[in-house]
Order: sequence, then C-alpha cells, then structure tokens
Amino acid sequence: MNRVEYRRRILEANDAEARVLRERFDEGGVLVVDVVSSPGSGKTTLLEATARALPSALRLGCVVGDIATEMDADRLRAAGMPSHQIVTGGACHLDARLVSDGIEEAGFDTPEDVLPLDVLFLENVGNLVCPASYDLGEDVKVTLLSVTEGHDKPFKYPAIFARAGITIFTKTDLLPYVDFDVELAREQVLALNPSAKVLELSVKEGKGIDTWCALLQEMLDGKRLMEAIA
Ligand SMILES: Nc1nc2c(ncn2[C@@H]2O[C@H](COP(=O)(O)OP(=O)(O)OP(=O)(O)O)[C@@H](O)[C@H]2O)c(=O)[nH]1
Ligand SMILES: [Mg+2]
Repeated sequence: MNRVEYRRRILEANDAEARVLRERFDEGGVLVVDVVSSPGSGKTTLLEATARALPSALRLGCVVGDIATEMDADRLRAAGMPSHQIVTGGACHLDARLVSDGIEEAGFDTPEDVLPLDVLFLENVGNLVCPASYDLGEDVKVTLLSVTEGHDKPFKYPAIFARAGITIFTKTDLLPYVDFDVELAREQVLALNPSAKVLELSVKEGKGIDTWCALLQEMLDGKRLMEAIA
C-alpha cells in the first residue's frame, strides 16, 4: 500500500467513527465545538473565559488534546469546566477514536449512552494543518488566529479556515503593537468560506466574549429546536 492509499484509508476509518459520534451527540442534544489554532493562539484561555461567562446552568465539558502534559485540563478544571486531557504522545491532531475514548475516560458517559452535557468543547492539538482533515463529529469547527501570527495565515493554511464555521481573531488588545490588518484577514477568511462568522476577541480586555457566548447559546438553541421538530 502506498502512502496516499494508506492516508485515504485512515481518513475513511476516521469518518466512519465520526459519523457514529455525531449520531450520538445529536441524540443527546449536545452541541460539540472543535477549537483549533496554532500553538498558543489562546484556545485554553478562551475556554477558561467561556466557562466563567456562560450561564452556570449549562453543563459544559472539555476533551483537550496535547502532545504532552495535563496542563490545559488542569487549567480548565480550575476554571470550573470538567475536562479530560488526552496526551497524544506526539500525534499532531485529535481523531474521532481519541475523542470517543476521551469522553468515556472523562466520565461524560451515562448508562443510557447519552452525554449529560449541553456543550462539549474539544480543544485540538495546537496545529493549523492536520486537524483540518479530521472530522470529530462536531457541530462546528472554530479556528482561532491571534493577531501576532499575521493576517496572511488564512490563505497560507486554507483548509482549516475553509472548514471553520467560526473564525476568531484573538488577542486584539495587541493590535496597536503588530502589523495585523483585520480587514485583510477577514477578506481572506470570507473568500475561503463565505458563510463563516468572523469574531474579534480579547480575553485580556474582556472584549468579544459576550458575542461569542451568545453565538454558542444560539447554536445550542438551534440544535435543540431541530431535534424537537425532527
Ligand atoms: N495579550 C493577550 N494574551 C493572551 C490572550 N489570550 C491568551 N493570551 C496569552 O497567550 C498565551 C497562550 O494562551 P493559551 O490559551 O495557553 O493558548 P493555547 O492555544 O491554548 O495554546 P496550546 O494549547 O499550547 O496550543 C498565554 O500566555 C495567554 O495568557 C489575550 O486575549 N491577550
Ligand atoms: Mg491550550
């Protein structure tokens, strides 16, 4: 088997696992959000702020992938979000099998096989390339781009921005110090995915968190409504 064939088979197997996960998430009415970015763009920081900002009645959980350490899960638990760390041991992305094992190990499972959660976040391994190819059964991929990374990144890493229903420009408090053209970056994102929502956010200044949380609530309400009329 050559490399191309091998990769095709891996992705096909992943897609099959992701379909099973998606059915299960839909059955349980769980909104699943896959958060992707380069290392250090602010995924964990955003999820910490999200845990603090969303209504406490919402049941949140996170499965977080990293190549080493439990640090992010520790941070998220400290912020009040039940979290489980998957240490991939070098793999540069989460896949559907890792997510499936992760929710079981996290105790997000119940005997009825329905997740007792409203929103499940997946914090992917810091990487803009590999996570683009892996369906995790999510409702939406959210790609973060911090303003320190440069406004050319959507066109340089097109697959992940094309697949993201939401792109968030993070660390906007740093805009005065870097040459990041917000409008140019927005144009690139929308050229790759005309229906993408593009948000600007700074956790440090507390800006954009309300809009982000309102969007999450809207997606959760929409998902529950679709199930009710299905
Ligand atoms: N100035 C500023 N710094 C931020 C903001 N959000 C996050 N940071 C900082 O950026 C650094 C990386 O943040 P993390 O949340 O750990 O990033 P991450 O994407 O989870 O990183 P990995 O999981 O390693 O890929 C930390 O030092 C944060 O304090 C922000 O809004 N403004
Ligand atoms: Mg992190």
